[in-house]
Amino acid sequence: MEGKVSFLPATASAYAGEMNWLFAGLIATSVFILLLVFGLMIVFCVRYRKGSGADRGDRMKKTWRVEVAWTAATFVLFMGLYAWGANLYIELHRPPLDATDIHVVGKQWMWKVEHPGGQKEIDALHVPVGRPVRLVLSSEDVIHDFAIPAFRIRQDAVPGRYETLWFTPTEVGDYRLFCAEFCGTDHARMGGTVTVMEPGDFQRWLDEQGSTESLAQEGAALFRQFGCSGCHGAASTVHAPPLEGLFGRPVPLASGETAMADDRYIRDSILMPRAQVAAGYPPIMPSFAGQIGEDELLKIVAYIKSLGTKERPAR
Ligand code: HEC
Ligand SMILES: [Cu+2]
Repeated sequence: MEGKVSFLPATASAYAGEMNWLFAGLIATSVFILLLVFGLMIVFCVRYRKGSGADRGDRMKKTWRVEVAWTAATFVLFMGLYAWGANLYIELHRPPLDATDIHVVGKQWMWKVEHPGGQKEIDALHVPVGRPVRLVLSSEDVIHDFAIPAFRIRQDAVPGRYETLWFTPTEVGDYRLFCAEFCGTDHARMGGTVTVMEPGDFQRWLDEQGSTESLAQEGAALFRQFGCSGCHGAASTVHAPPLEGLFGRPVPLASGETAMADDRYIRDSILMPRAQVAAGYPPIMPSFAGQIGEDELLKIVAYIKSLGTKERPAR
């Protein structure tokens, strides 16, 4: 890239390829409309210039057919572009089931990344080529925006909630990573490098990071430290729901509604227990808002997720 001005950034993910087509489609449509309108303007200017002998009679004759035809044609054309774009946008938020979860926490002014095995990095993201990756984004302070132009992805990291998006890198190499939302003094320096590696190299890189505890193991320790196990543990005398097998299942709520137990639901259960109370249980769980940091939350969520594979005991 150095010293070279290019029209598009590198195309390094499956999604980026599709975005290029959409971009080309938008440009082609705009050029087509531009040429049509300006072409007609020039033709009419020449034909009806002062002193030309063109026929200027019958000016009041209306042809609604032409009117309806061009209105319908442009409507269909632009709705087609809309459907195309919306489809790509929805796809960005529907990760395949085998995607690896990587957590990213935005903070003034850095990106903190945690891999499922507990490996941590700052302002850097290592991913294997050809494998789907799902990012779970959160923020510790203000709104940041995680952007990788070479993958054509960008998503706000909003304090107080999880945002997800996914991608499959297709080209080995280093790419720039940015914060794309003005977030304070050092916003311009909040960025880093995404390194796409061969799966073998990536595995070696993970191993080299030292024997860290996995996110779920660290979460298990926090689960005891914050006293969650006192109510949710098997030996507890408090009437609280067991969390084994919770992840990914529909949960009946006291309000009569049903919620899906995903990252967001578990996070909200910890910070705002009153918002969605599990049916059949007293709303006695205290809120942990302000006590548990984003880093710790995602570990606890990873731990609860890891309980998901076990058989769910009868409630
Ligand atoms: C004082 C006892 C108590 C403590 C301490 C407690 N919980 Fe709870 N928790 C409950 C009860 C009771 C419910 C069910 C009612 C509700 O949804 O609020 C619940 C619900 C939940 C749910 C939703 C479960 C479902 O089936 O929908 C999750 C997840 C959860 N707690 C996680 C935690 C975590 C993590 C901690 C520690 C940070 C924690 N709880 C601490 C009592 C407790
Ligand atoms: Cu930022």
